[in-house]
Amino acid sequence: MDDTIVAISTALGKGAISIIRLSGKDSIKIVNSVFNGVDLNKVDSHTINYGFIIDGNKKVDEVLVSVMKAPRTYTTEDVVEINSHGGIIATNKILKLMLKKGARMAEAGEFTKRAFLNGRIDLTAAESVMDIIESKSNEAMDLAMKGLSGSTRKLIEEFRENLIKILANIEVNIDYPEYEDIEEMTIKDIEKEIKTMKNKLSKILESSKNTRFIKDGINTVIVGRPNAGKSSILNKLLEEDKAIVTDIEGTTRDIVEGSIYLDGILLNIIDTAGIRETDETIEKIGVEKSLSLIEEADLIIVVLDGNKKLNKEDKEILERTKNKTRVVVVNKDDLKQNVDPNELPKEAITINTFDNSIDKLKDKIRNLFELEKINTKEATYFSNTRQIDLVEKSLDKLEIIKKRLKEKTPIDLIELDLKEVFDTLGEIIGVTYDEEIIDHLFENFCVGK
Ligand SMILES: Nc1nc2c(ncn2[C@@H]2O[C@H](COP(=O)(O)OP(=O)(O)OP(=O)(O)O)[C@@H](O)[C@H]2O)c(=O)[nH]1
Ligand SMILES: [Mg+2]
Repeated sequence: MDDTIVAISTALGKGAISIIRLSGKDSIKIVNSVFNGVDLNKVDSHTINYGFIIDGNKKVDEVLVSVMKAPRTYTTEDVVEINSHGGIIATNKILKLMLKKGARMAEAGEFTKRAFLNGRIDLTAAESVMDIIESKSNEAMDLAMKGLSGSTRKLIEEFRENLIKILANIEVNIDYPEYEDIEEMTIKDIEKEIKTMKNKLSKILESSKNTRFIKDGINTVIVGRPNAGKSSILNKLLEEDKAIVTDIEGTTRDIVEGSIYLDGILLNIIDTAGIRETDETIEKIGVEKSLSLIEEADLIIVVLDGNKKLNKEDKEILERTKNKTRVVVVNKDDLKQNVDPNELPKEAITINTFDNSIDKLKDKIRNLFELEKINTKEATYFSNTRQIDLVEKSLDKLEIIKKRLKEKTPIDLIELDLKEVFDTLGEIIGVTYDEEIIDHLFENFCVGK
């Protein structure tokens, strides 16, 4: 990590300004060797300096160079940023020059990785940087900012401090077994502490599930028998004629996708091929796809045709989705209703796609996901699967500890379990980390960040 890295940090393309960023001990020296202006070795930290980048005696570009000396920088190393004129040619020329002068091309996420490895930010903050770049809505952005501000780290550190106290307590106990009254106290303390920790963690975990929706949106699939009006519902939701609608059964064969915002939460909607038994090859593949999408979706919109009696396929779809998060929509309520109300689940709503009754569907979804309650001020902490998996792992272990305490398992065994929780929590913020995971994590970043 003692080499100097360089990358173009802005998006490549036409723009007023591009930024070429360097980090490492030779950053200032490298830029200074091709800079026509003041001597960058002599300027104060955190200054912006006007001049030209030169290649031999040829001017490459007119630039502003920011010099930021360690340790108060993004990576905690010396960082130099060259603001050049936008445009691929000039920017690339400067980048090449930096490489020629001894800098190495940065890997994806390497600047942020250095910030982490140098101890300036914890792992959850690093992940938040990526989340900010990838935010799809204001809500997602707010959440990522929370991560960056270190609230996750603070919470985890608090838990770990409590664990240290317990562990110390146990150590005393093991070292001085003759004091039986100490043991009594310790067990009680541990029990109490474990209980509060478990409660807090499970609460946050619960709200973290919403967090995933804020970040990635709700994956929604519309299913039902052919001609029920699935594509019409998609179009109505999207307020555009995206999917083809005809009165011919089997119109939609491949999936059609679109998305809308409901109370700031993204709804990724997929319209599917109507489900029926068919020998037609293309349609058959479509039907199979529809069935598999049911398994993966966060929300299923089951569409029935109110003008018709339920058939075998309708009943099968209702059965298949009954334990999933779903909305049952009886469509075409402008026509004579032939569907038997007794065969419908209680929560079913009736609409048609000609008036504004689609709002009933939107309201139903709002209620189902308590969208008005998903607000980023309250939404907490764990914002990706890596973090959530580790929290779940800690919770499982805490449950085991609880059981063992009841069974009066020897305290030194419990100590091992507690240490494991301590380490697992540490993994969340990256205090105990696996190098492979870290590498993998930062690879998902863009170069220059
Ligand atoms: N009367 C009435 N007709 C509707 C309504 N919604 C859709 N339709 C009609 O029903 C027919 C089928 O609509 P689609 O949206 O293509 O149905 P689908 O479920 O996507 O059909 P497949 O793609 O074949 O599975 C079209 O002729 C629509 O105009 C409604 O609320 N009332
Ligand atoms: Mg369709």
